[in-house]
Amino acid sequence: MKNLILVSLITILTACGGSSNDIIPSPTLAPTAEPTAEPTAEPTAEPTAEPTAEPTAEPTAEPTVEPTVEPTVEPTVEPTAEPTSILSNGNLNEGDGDEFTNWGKWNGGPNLTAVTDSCSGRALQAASSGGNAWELQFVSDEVTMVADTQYTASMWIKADAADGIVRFSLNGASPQYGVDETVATGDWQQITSSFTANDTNTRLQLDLGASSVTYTIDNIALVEGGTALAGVCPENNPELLLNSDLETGDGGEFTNWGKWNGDTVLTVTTTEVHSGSRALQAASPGGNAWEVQFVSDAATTEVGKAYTASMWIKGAVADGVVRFSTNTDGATDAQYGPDTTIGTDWQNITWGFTADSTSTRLVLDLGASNVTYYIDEISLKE
Ligand SMILES: [Ca+2]
Ligand SMILES: [Ca+2]
Repeated sequence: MKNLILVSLITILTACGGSSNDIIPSPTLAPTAEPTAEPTAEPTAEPTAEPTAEPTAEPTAEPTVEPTVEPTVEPTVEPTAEPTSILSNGNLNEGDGDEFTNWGKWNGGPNLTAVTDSCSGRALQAASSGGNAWELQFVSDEVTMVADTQYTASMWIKADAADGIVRFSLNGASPQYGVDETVATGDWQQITSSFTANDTNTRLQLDLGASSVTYTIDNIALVEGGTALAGVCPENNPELLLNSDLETGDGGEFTNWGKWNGDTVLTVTTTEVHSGSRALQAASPGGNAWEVQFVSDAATTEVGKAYTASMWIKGAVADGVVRFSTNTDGATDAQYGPDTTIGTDWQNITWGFTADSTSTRLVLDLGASNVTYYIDEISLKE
């Protein structure tokens, strides 16, 4: 090989005209690196673990813990929760017609009827002609009581005449009679009576027959303990409008109400009523609000006092616009409530205003839209 290279070099040099004796350093060949074999790792044998015998635990005797005397916590006085009445439907809101769910009429039934002039929703009207207390009796379903425990019955009541006598009684193993209570006229008042139960099953009775008085009764309660269920009658303000429920009147006329405009479109309905059997039907042709007007008799109002007008109303079709206003015989300007849009379901709309006269008529301005309305229970209260 070297000889061959040398011969080749001499040949080249001769060809170039050089002397064959000129020494030219032979080029150094790059050493070809021999590939180093990767050492094959010997697999290390996994040491076989000697199974360690599970030590059998010596049962350790439970150390007898000396009971630590619980530090005596000062009892935090829990606010006394309002007791719950054990009567069902004590607010008398459930029931059809003149019936009250969970309540019975044991004597004088026809004189025990439902009304809506109440603390809340429906109430009981008891028209007593005077006689024995038990001759007009409104009686709860049977309730479970704890014998020898004190209970307190209560009801909200108002009367149309003074000095009506009513009482509670319990109808258990042997009857228990509460004291006679005298009901004043005027606002709703709460009457209470406490008993120590002598039976586990009994009924609460309202004995209303003693006097010739018509009562309205709502929110009847029976609670454990000597204190009556608290609470107020939220609608303790008397209705200022006469014939507010529109039940009184001949045909399309409504006692205590006038038709100032739109006489021919203001009639009675006996099917679309919110309560009772009569309501106002107002078939407005559409125009100015005042062109269909239903107006109450004047109510006594106090200048500067706040009053709330309300009514139940629905439209045969939606989107009719109505409003309340006042009329005060020209002594002062009329006041106008906001335009209110009426749907096709019964709704209670209200308007609050401050009286500017001692005598105020409530006016329903129904003429704005071409809509037939049904209206019931028109109210004005302080
Ligand atoms: Ca009620
Ligand atoms: Ca009615």
